[in-house]
Amino acid sequence: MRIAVLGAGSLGSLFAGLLAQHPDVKLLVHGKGDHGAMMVANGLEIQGEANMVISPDQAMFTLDEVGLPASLFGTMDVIVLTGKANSTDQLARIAHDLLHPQGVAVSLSNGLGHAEICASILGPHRVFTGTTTYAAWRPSPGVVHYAGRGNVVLGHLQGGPMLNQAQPFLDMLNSVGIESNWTENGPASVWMKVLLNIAINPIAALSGVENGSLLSPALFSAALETMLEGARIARQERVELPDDLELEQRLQHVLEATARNQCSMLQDIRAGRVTEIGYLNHAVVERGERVGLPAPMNHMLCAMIEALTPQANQH
Ligand code: KPL
Repeated sequence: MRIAVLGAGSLGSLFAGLLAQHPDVKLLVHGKGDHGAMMVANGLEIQGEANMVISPDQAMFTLDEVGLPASLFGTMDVIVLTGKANSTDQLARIAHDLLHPQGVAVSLSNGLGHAEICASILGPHRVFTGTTTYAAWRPSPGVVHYAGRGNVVLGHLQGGPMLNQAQPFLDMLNSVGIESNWTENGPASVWMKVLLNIAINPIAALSGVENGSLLSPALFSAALETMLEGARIARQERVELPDDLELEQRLQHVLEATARNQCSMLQDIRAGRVTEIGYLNHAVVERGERVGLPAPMNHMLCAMIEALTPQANQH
């Protein structure tokens, strides 16, 4: 199976490292910046829950700043977009060049709307929805710390491929230890993941704490209130979600499973990068305005993150 991981930051590199262990995978890992350059030069090192080194002859590492060889165009069976939320459009255009006509693509980026962007560029018949709760961060360029096991959920998007087309990739992910499932209601699973991110990311980022600290009663109740505000808006949009008690249990479970992780928004702020607030809490506030439901907790968190990182307004 020819698999391309595009936008390989912490999470994409983690998945690439795990996929590279399978003898039937031919892997392309496309990164950028210092991390991408280090992978091209020396390969990739994974530490934490698993320890491994992926040398440049086990996978093809490429750098966005340099581009991709035309010999790869039209060859990929599966493309996984794992970049930051604001990179989906650019990565989907690269996917358009790389994807085999019968290939499939999925974005695992945080936030609403990624599958729809991919579908508009690649055609809905080649796109699944995707989410993940795996946790990873980068101690230094070329090195990824595997901080917490989670799951990957691929799902059906209207007009998109069905389970039988996802099955070979789901089997591959599970065989390399990436727990992966299928849902018929892709958009609902994307909303479910967004609810976790709006609850965890800005609060952990503003408090400067690892995810596990949000299990303390005061921070947990702020996170839960933020999550339930988003859930009310999603339900108003007729998204099928579990009841509030189940949402609370899922929040607690993800906080426990990723307790030692610095969430991606905290990592972005510490690295001076644009955050994903625009695709998370801000997107939820906007959806709320459309259906006439205010989201004051989400609104306040946006204002605070945007004040901390003025560039975060560019989304
Ligand atoms: O998705 C994540 C993120 O950091 O963006 C979680 C699952 C919250 C892990 O930290």
